[in-house]
Amino acid sequence: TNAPVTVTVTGAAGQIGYALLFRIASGQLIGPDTPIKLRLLEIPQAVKAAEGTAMELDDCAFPLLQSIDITDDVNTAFRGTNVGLLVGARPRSQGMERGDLLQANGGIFGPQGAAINAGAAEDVRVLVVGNPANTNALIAQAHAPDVPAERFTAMTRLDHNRALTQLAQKLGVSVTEISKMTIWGNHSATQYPDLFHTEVGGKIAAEQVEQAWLADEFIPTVAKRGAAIIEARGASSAASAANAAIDHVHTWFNGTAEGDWTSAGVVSDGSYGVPEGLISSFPVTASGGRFEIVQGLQHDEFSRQRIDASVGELVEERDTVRELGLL
Ligand code: NAX
Repeated sequence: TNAPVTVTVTGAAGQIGYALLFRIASGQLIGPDTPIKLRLLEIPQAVKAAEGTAMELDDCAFPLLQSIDITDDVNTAFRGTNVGLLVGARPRSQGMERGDLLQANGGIFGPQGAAINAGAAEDVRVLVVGNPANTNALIAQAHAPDVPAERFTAMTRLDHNRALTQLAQKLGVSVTEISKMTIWGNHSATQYPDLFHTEVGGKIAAEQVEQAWLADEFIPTVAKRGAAIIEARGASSAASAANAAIDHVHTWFNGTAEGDWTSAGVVSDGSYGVPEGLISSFPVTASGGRFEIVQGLQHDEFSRQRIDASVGELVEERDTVRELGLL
């Protein structure tokens, strides 16, 4: 077996936390040979609920689970952390302006970034799930100047997985037939799921579907799937979001398959005209514990406009948090 990995989950008593913790503890996050030490961070009112989840984790007798610590102190939560899953966030309440939402989340993700900077393990890797995920990740990253920026990522794997299944169902194929799917931009309704580089059975997906389906059904279905889940389930995506977080980190540690890539919100190096430093979704490969942005893809006008619109939204969010003094 490998050395144990300390995994901190914030918002552990929430609905994604409940769907996530059991899968981490069973070994699905990193792999079957890596013991896990769990740290659960919650706000004081929710610590008791997190303790209840910890009782259930005990009752699973997971062979890989070495310890569970529960805290409402951010520095305690991130001391020695190898993997930080930042799930807890401030949701938008009725009548809240976007600036207020960003401000409230800055109050969460700034201190968490600072705590990661101060006390996390040298190899710390961070995935931000809590919305607005890209900009929350940017805020946390900005507060951790001693941690390589590339260790801060935002989750668009759920959007990626949604896109895989929508396309598979349209073409009547298994998701395993599909490679090189990409989500570009922000994890929001402006995101751009790109079928012009996606391959199905070795041929470009966009050439196997009608343009009208691609533009008027596929893209909006993927981009608005979160709202459709709320409408149907009466609650937002939880198990699928937890599944995507598992996929993201598992890929980060274990790599992408030869000839394939995945989607993740990573710090831009300026590729594809995305301003350097923004945390935007790109096609990425992973190997040796690092994500790398896939280079050299060409975009037609249709794709370019959509990428630019989503990246433009990220720029606005960044400018707002900058004006608020949160970066
Ligand atoms: P819940 O409201 O069920 O749980 C959130 C938990 O976070 C609560 O238990 C709350 O007490 C805790 N929390 C709040 N502030 C905290 C802080 N400062 N420190 C520690 N814990 C804190 O939400 P849930 O459904 O679990 O969703 C969590 C987040 O994921 C939301 O922001 C949601 O918008 C986001 N999502 C992101 C997705 C993505 O693809 N990136 C998809 C699913 C989900 O919508």
